[in-house]
Amino acid sequence: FSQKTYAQRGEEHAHPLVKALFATMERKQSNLSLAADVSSKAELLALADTVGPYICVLKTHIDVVSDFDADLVKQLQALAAKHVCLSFDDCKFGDLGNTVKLQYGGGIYRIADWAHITNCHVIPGEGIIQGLAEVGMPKGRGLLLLAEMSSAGMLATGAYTDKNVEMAIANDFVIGFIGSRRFTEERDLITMTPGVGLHASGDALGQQYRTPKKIVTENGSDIIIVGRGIYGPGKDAVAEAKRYREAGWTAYLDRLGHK
Ligand code: UP6
Repeated sequence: FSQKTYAQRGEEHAHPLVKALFATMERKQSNLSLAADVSSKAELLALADTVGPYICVLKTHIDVVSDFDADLVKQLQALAAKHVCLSFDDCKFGDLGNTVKLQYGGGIYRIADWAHITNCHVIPGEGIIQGLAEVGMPKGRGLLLLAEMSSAGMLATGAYTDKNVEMAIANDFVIGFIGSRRFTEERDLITMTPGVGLHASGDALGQQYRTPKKIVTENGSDIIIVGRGIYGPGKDAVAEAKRYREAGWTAYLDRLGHK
């Protein structure tokens, strides 16, 4: 799959959400996802609007927005429509199937009502996927499994990662992974990779950054997720978003051999 174009994979894919994602990537020439980890509604909306033209997926942690309200969701949906990008709330669910159903479908955030994509750890076993699928599948949503993490000393390795891959292949609600590479050729599951940066090698709390070239060209990942590399202190978010979009797209073309 890493040798096929995004357009071709979109045409061949059975999941409407993934089809839409690949179509957007191809049209915007972007495999960049913005990790918009800002803590106010105004900052989040401003960032989403200015960086929106350059990204295929807007990733949020909606629970860090201190003045969250239903209007924020409405405005985010309008921005996603305006800039044609998908919404991904990085919930990292990790509880029993029955509990995650409540967390995903309800509470104050009502994630499943607006986020096209969310993710989970499979530490509780396959029931977590089934619980989330009961809520998300009827709404046409998609799930990513955290097969690996980007942080130093992370424990998602070896047999645990392999189990993620098995579960992903077996569950239609799963559209891919969070991780650092392409994991399987059995079915077209996308990989989104956080811990991508051209600005630093990491942060003080364990984050580790790798380059788009390493992640996309060499490892076969599909989408780079960039946060502070774009909007960190002193940065011009639009200039950085353009730079990361260009770096991610060039890395993809290099992978296809169009050097
Ligand atoms: N994230 C990681 N590593 C993972 C999983 N998720 O960094 O293994 C998320 C973080 C953050 C973003 O929760 O939202 O990706 C990375 O942001 P940064 O580029 O500012 O480090």
